[in-house]
Amino acid sequence: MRRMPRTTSSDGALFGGRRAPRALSWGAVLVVAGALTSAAAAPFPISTAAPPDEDGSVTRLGAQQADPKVITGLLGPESVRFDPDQKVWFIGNWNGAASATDNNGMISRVLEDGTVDALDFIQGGRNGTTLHAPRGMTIVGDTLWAADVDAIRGFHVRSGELLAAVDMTRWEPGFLNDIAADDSGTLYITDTGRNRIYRVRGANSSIALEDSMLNRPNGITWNEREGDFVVLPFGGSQTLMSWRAGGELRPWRTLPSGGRYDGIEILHDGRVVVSSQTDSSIYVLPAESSGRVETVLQRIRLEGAPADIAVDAAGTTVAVPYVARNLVELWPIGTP
Ligand SMILES: [Ca+2]
Repeated sequence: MRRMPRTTSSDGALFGGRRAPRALSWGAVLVVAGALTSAAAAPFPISTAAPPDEDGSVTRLGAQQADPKVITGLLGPESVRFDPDQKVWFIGNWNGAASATDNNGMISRVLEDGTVDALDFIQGGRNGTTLHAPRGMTIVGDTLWAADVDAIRGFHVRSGELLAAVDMTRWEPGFLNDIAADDSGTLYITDTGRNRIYRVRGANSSIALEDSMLNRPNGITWNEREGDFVVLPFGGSQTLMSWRAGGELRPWRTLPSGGRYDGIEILHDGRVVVSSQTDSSIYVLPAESSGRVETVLQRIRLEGAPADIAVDAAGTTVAVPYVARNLVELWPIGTP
C-alpha cells in the first residue's frame, strides 16, 4: 500500500493517506473460486492478470485499492461502534494489557470524517468511572454498552456518564469479548476463553449458551433479517454460526479463506462485513448465501490484524481498529 505524507489537522489528530475517490466502486466485480468475472461495466480497468491470493481462493478485486483515512494517537484500540444519531464513532482503547484491571481504559469520540472530537470522552478512573480495557460495544437507546475485563458497563452516549455496571466476576469469565443486543434490548456477550455466550438483562446475568462448537466465539451481531445472532469463531474454523437464544447453534456461512475472525457487521442491504486476523483482511459477503462456500464481493487487504470493526449508518465506510498499531482506519466499502 502506498504511504502518503502525514499531515496534522486543526485538532491535532494525525491523518495518513487520503480520501478515497468518490467514484470508486468494487461492486461490479465478483470473484468465485479464483475465476475473475466482470458482472457489469467496471468503473475502472480491471487487471485480468491479477495474481491469485496466497491461499488461492480469492483474488483481489480490481486493479487498485483506495487508501484509508487513518485516525492515530489511540491507545490499544480494539473496537469501534458508530452512533447513527450523533454521527460519531466510539473507539474503545485498552490502554495497557488486554486483561489488566488497571482502570485506565478509554473510549474516544470521533467525528464521522475521522476527526478526533474527544480522545478521552470516557476515561477509567475519572468521575467515578471504572473502565479497564473496553472490548466490544453496542448502543441500546441512549446507552453505550461496553464489555470490559470483568463487567459490562453502560455509558450515556451524549454525556459519557457511567449509567450501569453489571459485575461478571461470578462467572469467572475467560475473556469477555463482543456484545450485541437483540430486538428487545437484551444484551448477549461472547466469552472467547470459555466458549460461552452470556445474557444480561437489567442487573441480571446468566450463561445463555456454553458449547465447544462456538470455537472461541469472538464477534457477535444481531441479524435483523433472520431474527437471530451471528457469532464468529476465533478458533480457526471458517464457518460463521447463527444462534437464537434458547435455540441450537447452527452453521451459517462459510468463508473461502481467512480465519481468527474478530468483528462482524450486517449492512442494511444484508451484505456481511467480517474482519479476519489470519490474513489481515476485511471480507464483504453478499446478502444472500451464495453456496456451500461464500462468494466474496470485496476483500480489503490490511497491514496488521484487524479487531472489532464497525460500519457507518450508510454502510459505505468500515472502521478498522488495530490494537498493536494504536490506530483506526476508515475504509470505503464498495457498492453492491
Ligand atoms: Ca487498560
